[in-house]
Amino acid sequence: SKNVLLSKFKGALVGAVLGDCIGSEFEGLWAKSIGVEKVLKSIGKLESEYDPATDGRKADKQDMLLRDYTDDTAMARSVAQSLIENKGFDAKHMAKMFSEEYFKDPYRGYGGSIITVFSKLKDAEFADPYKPAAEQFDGEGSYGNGGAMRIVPAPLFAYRQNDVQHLTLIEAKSKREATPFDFPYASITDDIRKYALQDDLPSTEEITGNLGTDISAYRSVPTAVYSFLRASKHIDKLEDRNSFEKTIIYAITLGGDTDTIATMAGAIAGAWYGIEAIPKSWQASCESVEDALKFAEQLYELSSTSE
Ligand code: R7I
Ligand code: MG
Ligand code: MG
Ligand code: MG
Repeated sequence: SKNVLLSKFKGALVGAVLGDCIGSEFEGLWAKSIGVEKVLKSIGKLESEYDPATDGRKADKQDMLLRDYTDDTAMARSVAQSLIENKGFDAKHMAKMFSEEYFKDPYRGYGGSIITVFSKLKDAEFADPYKPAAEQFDGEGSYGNGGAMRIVPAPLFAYRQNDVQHLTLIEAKSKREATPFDFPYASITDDIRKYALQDDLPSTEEITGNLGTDISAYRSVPTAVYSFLRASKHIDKLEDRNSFEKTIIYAITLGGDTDTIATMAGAIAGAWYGIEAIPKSWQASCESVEDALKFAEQLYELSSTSE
């Protein structure tokens, strides 16, 4: 019998990797200069490299480099590996893995400020793993979307620990007095719902303006959630694509932080639709997909034994 849950674990991790590998080509571009045709062209190229007979790349394409992942996947790999190795969360170990991975391979497009955290962690020999991040931006911490882009292995690991809380409660906890701005994510859910349900596709300007496509978490996580929801409806020029494919392609057409928004949207779509919805051709052309499948199995094993 088909293991639906395992398929979702695989879909989440592979979806995230593919959003990163496919989206990174467009990172930092304005939506206006991307357009759905350009994204389809890039994906078409990747699909033309695939040979269904061998479930791999065509013989004459095997020497071509795989599409490489960026910091989004590099850090998610560390989260997964650390949780698997320790059978749980060990802050010091995870911090060490982030930092070592960065110094081993620093050219993965890391955020401009997080590299300071890696250096401080290393210099202090990981003594206080929370301190360097807490010191960022005069003690306010970073509002970058890095936390969201790499988190996927954690909910998989903790799948059976039903302690997910309501957004409003989480946001209220950290605040003294409630104003709408104190609930940045809870207050944007109405917009997400409106744009996702609206019959006509909202204009790209409306989405980039109101939800955002930048490197802040606040102006990219809602966009990723919206992209996933929107992709279950009709989108012009994507009629022959399934909803997973539409999620990734549509998220990228919004421009800006395309690798990260497509990573987050791809993780949600992969978890929802399962690994079967993710084209084999996409999987064969991107670095780290095999590891993502392996991590998914390991996290699945851990989550089923930790009941
Ligand atoms: O959050 P982070 O890991 O960045 C992730 C992004 C993704 O797009 C990746 O693909 C990669 O390209 O980077 O890294 P940070 O360095 O913590 O945050 C990213 C940037 O957000 C910083 O370099 C700052 O420019 C900006 N930023 C802030 N600026 C002012 N005040 C983050 N927090 C602040 C702030 O509090
Ligand atoms: Mg590269
Ligand atoms: Mg990146
Ligand atoms: Mg990015």
